[in-house]
Amino acid sequence: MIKKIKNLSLSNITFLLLATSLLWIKTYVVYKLYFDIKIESAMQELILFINPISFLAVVLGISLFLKKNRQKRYIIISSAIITFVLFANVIYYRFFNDFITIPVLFQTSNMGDLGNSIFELLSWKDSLMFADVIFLAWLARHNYRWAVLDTVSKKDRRIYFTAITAIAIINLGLAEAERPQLLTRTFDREMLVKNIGTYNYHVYDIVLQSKSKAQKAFADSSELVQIENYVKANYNKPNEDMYGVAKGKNIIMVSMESLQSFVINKNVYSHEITPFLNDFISESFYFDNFYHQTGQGKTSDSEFITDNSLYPLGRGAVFFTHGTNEYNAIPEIVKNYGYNSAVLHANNKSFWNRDVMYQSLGYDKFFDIESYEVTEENSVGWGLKDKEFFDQSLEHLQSLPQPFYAKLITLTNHFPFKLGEEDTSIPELESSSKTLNRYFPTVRYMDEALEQFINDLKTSGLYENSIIVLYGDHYGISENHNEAMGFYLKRPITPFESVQLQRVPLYIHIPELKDEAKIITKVSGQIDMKPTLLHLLGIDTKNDIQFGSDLFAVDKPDFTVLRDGSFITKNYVYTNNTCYDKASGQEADRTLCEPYEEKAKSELSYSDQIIYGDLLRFYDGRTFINK
Ligand code: GP9
Ligand code: MN
Repeated sequence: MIKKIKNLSLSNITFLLLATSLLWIKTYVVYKLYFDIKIESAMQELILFINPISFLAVVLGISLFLKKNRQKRYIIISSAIITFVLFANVIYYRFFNDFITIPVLFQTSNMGDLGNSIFELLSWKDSLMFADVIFLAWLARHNYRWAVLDTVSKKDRRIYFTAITAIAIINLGLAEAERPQLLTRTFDREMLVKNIGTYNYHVYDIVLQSKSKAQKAFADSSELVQIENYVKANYNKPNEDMYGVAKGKNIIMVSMESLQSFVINKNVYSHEITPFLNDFISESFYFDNFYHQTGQGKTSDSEFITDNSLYPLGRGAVFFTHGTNEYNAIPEIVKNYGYNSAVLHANNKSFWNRDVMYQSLGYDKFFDIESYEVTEENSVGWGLKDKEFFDQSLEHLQSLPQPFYAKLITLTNHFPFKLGEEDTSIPELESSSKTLNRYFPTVRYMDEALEQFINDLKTSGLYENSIIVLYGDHYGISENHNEAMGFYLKRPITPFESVQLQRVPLYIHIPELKDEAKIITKVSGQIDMKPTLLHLLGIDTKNDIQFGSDLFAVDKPDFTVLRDGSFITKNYVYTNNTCYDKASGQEADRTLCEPYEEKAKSELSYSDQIIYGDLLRFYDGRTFINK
């Protein structure tokens, strides 16, 4: 390939090369001057540097297919348009500290905000961004010998595009090595821009949006009828003793990063891992057979499930792919009962597309990283340390009008589980997996942070008027660490054990009912949280489209489905087309799991259908509206 590329007669296309290089360098300069892209290694800097090339070379390279008299004009107009896109991003970033996305562009509220202040955001220096376009136009006009663009042979064109493909592959390869599953998981706009470049990011965004637009266009309200029948048939009457016990109280939800149930009431070398959480069981309703149901969207998926009682998607993060759908989420519902809602999380607001999705879910306020004082000293790993986070969050909570529904998202116990010595209270495990080894001290750190937070809630006076819900968002230790996990648990990690390891802790702490604390062993999942919480507030959910059941309901079935199609019942675990007996962990006859297989499949596919078709736009909580 290299030899082929060498054969390309570059002297015929100097104008094209010059235009591409100018745009490329300009884009990189803009990255560095105007966007706040965090670079952590020389490799990341290199990726950032090369990432504009492939897009620019392809778009400007189209000139090679044009007639000679059109080529330069095409390049100049394309450069102007591309520069304008870059310029628009710069302006948008100045205001929103974020990159443009197609849905956001059409969200009038966002653009309205910008409209009024657009002139304040402009500076005369911005016009310099167009200098290269003017220079190219000037060159074209004067027809300089060294700035040529001739028609090239088919063979040369092939060489040119082969070279670009090679660059694109190298770019993607390096990006994939830096951030595995970058494109399928779509974490964060900053990360996408950092790895594939601002222009490719826009293309990616357009493809994603048009795909979901098309699916939506083909959906109609009749699809909801069958789903509604299914949901109605599976509705469980709330428990009379619990219905409305938290009426008018604040709900304080804490998403506990990567916390799995296997650490609860366990030791590492005779050190208790979670002393606070262990004690807290005796003052709370604690669910020890509660499963996370997240997919690739990790934390954001857990947020999606708990707020909507819908499943996340099998591929990608629904926060990204369907961030502007119509939902009927907790914040929106409780608003009708005088509640305010907020999310507190010390990370970029665009991470997991939260800023967009939170609007769709009806949150009133998002305290993102800008609301926190984050310094080198008070951060570790992914950012602000949990103890600091809770500390600073208390003021934000106090500033909210009551009653409120607030969700706090912790961060310290996140892969790669880094922790400073000053915060380490228990030793690491000594196993073959460094990840698992480090997990224990960071879990312990989070446990201490939670204890401090609950105490602070008590002294602040918020405690009495609130109920506190603590839940693990998803697993922290993946199956890649099975060997070390088996060493710690002293039993081999079979597919059955892997499913059991998807249990995460759930605490529902109601100060008034402290003495009625109970461990509830019914099989359940994050999908059950929405009806449970609404019923505690005394809000009826009979007409809601939801796939979960009230955890306190007397006839809540022992059943939950994981996103990969595995399911758990009272006596069986089904995974990888195999049925296991829960008591023995041994394979059981498939027919024993069969009665639930259909239910598991239809739940997931009904939920997917709702999201892909944006079907809740036809539903107002009570009756169908044909829009
Ligand atoms: C990022 C935090 C962690 O804001 O929620 O994300 P995760 O990788 O766990 O989904
Ligand atoms: Mn998480």
